[in-house]
Amino acid sequence: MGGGTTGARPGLWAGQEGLQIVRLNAGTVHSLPADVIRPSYAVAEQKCGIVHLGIGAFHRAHQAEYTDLAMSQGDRDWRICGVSLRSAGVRNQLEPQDGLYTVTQKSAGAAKTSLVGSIAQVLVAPENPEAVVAALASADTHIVTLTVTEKGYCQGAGGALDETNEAVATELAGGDPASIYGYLAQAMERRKAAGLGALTLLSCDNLAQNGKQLERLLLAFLERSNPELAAWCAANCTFPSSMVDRIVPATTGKDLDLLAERLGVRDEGAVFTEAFSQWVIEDVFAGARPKWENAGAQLVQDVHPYETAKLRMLNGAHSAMAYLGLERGLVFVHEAMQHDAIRQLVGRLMRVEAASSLSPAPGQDLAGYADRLKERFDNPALEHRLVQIAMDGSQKIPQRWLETLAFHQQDGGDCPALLEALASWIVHVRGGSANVNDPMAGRLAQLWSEEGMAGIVPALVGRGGMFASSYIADEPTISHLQRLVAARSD
Ligand code: NAI
Ligand code: CS2
Repeated sequence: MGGGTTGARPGLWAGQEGLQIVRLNAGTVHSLPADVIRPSYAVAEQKCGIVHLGIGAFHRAHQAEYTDLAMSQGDRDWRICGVSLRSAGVRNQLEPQDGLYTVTQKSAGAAKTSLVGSIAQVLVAPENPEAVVAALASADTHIVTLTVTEKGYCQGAGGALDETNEAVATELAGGDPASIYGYLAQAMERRKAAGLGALTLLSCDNLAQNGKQLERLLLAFLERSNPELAAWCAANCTFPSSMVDRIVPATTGKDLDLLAERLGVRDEGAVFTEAFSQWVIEDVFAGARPKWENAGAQLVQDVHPYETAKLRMLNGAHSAMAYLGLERGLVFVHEAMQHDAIRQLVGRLMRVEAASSLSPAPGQDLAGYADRLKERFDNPALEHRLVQIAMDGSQKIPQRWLETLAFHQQDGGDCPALLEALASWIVHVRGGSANVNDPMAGRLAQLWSEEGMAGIVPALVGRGGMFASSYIADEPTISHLQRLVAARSD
């Protein structure tokens, strides 16, 4: 975190020239420069209609901005109660700011900044679990949105609910809520008792068929813990799938310092992103919803073609750049795109291997999509770190790479780019000098030490391997991968 309080007066920050900069909040918002785009609704007068689980950077730069824009277009009472299931960081950033923060678009031209008013409060679940359950169970809550990262869904091998996950195991044993499932179950119990139905649970994480997965996993949890509630949930809740797209790098201290100098006001909750934003939502809501279409969202019958294209082309390319770039000592996505071999490999991965595995919707132009992705990846202003993308690879590669490999195994297509990326990831999770940030890091390192160079590839993607439910490599592919892995380990 950059800057720091002056010590003299809380809420004042020392700028580079030693000038005192005030903190953004409802009392100082008027001093923002005139070119900052502001909400056109009476922010504090709006009631909450949404609870969001996992209030990280992405939610603030995406769903919260769509909701803010929908209210600026005339919709009302859709403010968001944000929840962090883990740390108090975002609450500590936004509470002193009355929930206000800015979104800044970084591109080659002048940065464009908008003030967002849709977040009403942030709850920190471990500090106040009752408040979280009460918010989810409130009659005013129509929608629960989620960005809890891929690992927040607690899936085990094969995608089933991981009942050995510490939080899930505690909840199933009757302990306090700790995962999304425990909180949702307690809230549903209250909604059922109060005769409140009609709740929409809208996953905004990068999972294939994210709505269906959330439904399947939550129902599995409820079947185990409270079968009557599972039946109530199936009858009263809907789980739209959605494709969410906007590259939102983690905010840095440098970002905050430069913004404070430009705005003359310090915003500790600021997020930084690209101009591009897309949200395609399956139109199956259980009750009321904001008019997100007025903010540019697309409401469709079938999200699948958009979501698979995004996961396999954008996210597939991202993960490939992450491991191939890190192994060459690169730091940012745009640097990986400037590296000849990586750029060519990414082009092939998106345009040939991923695109040919897809069934596009009428009018969906995959070649044009790949062109735009290249422009987005090339954006040097974004400074998107490869380590951020490399995180949690075990949770990401099935939907980003392995489904594409499984498709081409059937149709006989070659995937040299994906195999190169897969070999790079296999070497990455060995550990060594690389810091492997992954919930399965321990198991992957142990597998490496048990299997060694000769056995690691089949132990991961061979028959009976760790990822066999997504893709089982045949013998020639295993040999090819072993050569690629060995070449990296010389
Ligand atoms: P972030 O690190 O800023 O926030 C992550 C949030 O998830 C935090 O609230 C954290 O407490 C919570 N979380 C982490 N592990 C959890 C767990 N095991 N259980 C419950 N909550 C957990 O990350 P950011 O940028 O907000 O991204 C979050 C997710 O949003 C991504 O994993 C992805 O699925 C989705 N997304 C992100 C995009 C981006 O460019 N950042 C774009 C598209 C989707
Ligand atoms: C990235 C995504 O961190 C990652 O794994 O691939 O968060 C990516 O930035 C978004 O999906 C873009 O919409």
